[in-house]
Amino acid sequence: MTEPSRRLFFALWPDAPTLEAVLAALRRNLPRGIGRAQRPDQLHLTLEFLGSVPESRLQEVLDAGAALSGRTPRFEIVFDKVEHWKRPEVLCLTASATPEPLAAFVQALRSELLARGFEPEKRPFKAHLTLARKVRRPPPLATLQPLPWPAGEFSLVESTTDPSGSRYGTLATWPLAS
Ligand code: 2AM
Repeated sequence: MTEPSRRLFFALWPDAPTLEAVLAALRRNLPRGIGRAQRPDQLHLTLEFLGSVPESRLQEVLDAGAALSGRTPRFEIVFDKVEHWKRPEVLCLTASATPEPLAAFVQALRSELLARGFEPEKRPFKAHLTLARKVRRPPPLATLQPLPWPAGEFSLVESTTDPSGSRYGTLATWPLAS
């Protein structure tokens, strides 16, 4: 029998004021009805996508997250552009600059996963917030007022699918250093 697996990724969830600010900016700047919009309550920033992980290895992933609990200083990402990425057909918010602590944090996460026998992403990390999928052509894009996203914690998230699309549920959350 094949072992059950879980589709996992590490992510940042916005706090309530940040989510409000992002949604307000989207209402002002984005044309309606493009592609399949990310549900507002599911807007997140992926730090590291693991994909399908056998159920029996979930604890190792949790251990990788726990190993970084409270170790990285808090940081703030400033989203300042809306970009259309042609190949994945997504529309996303991006940041011109990746804060050093964020880059270091993603590197540390990858090292913890590698040390436990996972195969982390090798491509450089690019902070982005997917707003809509299945966007084939770039819509007219207005310039964006810089949107600060303060990060004080990180989460392990599970992606499940139902007829209306992907659902993201938090399995565990750890703090960054205060
Ligand atoms: P995205 O916003 O860049 O598409 C759950 O699927 C999350 O993991 C998505 O938000 C997605 O980020 C991210 N992810 C990264 N690599 C992925 C991949 N190869 N397949 C599916 N999702 C991926």
